[in-house]
Amino acid sequence: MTILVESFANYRQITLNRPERLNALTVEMATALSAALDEAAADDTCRALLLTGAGRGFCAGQDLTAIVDAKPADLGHLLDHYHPLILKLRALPIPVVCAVNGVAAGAGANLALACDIVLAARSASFVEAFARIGLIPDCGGTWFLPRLIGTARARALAMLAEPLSAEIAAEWGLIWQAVEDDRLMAEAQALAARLATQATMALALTKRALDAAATNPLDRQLDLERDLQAEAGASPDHREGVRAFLDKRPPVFTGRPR
Ligand code: T3D
Repeated sequence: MTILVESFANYRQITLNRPERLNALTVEMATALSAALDEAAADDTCRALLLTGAGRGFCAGQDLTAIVDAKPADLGHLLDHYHPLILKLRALPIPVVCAVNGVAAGAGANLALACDIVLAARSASFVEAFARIGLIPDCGGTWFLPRLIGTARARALAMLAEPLSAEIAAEWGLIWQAVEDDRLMAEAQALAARLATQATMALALTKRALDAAATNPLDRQLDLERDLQAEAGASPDHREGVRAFLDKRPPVFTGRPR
């Protein structure tokens, strides 16, 4: 199986599972991952996702053995599978934590950047490897990089294709945190479990607002915040959050819209 899915209380862990190829992406893996995202989104009890990789790598990007004989401009795998996967991941109405356990290269790096909160093992690295093989960063690389770290660093990473350590990635704001290797999964699981107890609908609306902010002018963004806040404000979790604050107790969120 190219991915493994495990269910925990209120969240699921998806593990990319081709360790002998550093979890390099194939159409089969992308199809399985896409189906796992759909299943997670359809399950009301699943309120967060954790994505990681088996073995010593997170994901080495496109499996190059699968495209070595591809016809020029044959981008079917990208257009029909990888790019829709990035959009689906981004639009998922639950928070997605990524635990980067080792090297994240090419499409694998950008798959990680598409997640909401990225933790990486201190020994992990990020490589926008595309330039090494005469390609441009795809799977959202040219969108995520400048937004996360600014154009100067984005251009250098994309054009030099040098590995960036987890520590510098965190220092630059490419990811949330670098953690000790032997703490990675415990920390990532604790984060996913914590997010799974939060006001899920408000988190989903927050994701939408933050993504729209990348292209909206301020006035349109304020209008969007008004509309999304109206939805969040009508949720039982908002009422519970306020009540819990006034009662001086921790809130018990259901994540349900009503
Ligand atoms: O047309 C299109 O397809 C457009 C879409 C593009 C999307 C992309 O992602 S393009 C970028 C593709 N990825 C790469 O170019 C990265 C290639 N891999 C590497 O540069 C290195 O493997 C790493 C820097 C990621 C890690 O290096 P290292 O030294 O830790 O490991 P290694 O020894 O190179 O790799 C271990 C094994 O995994 C090795 O197999 P072997 O020799 O033990 O049988 C290696 O061949 C295999 N492997 C690593 N990456 C890939 C791969 N096999 C197939 N595809 C890979 N991407």
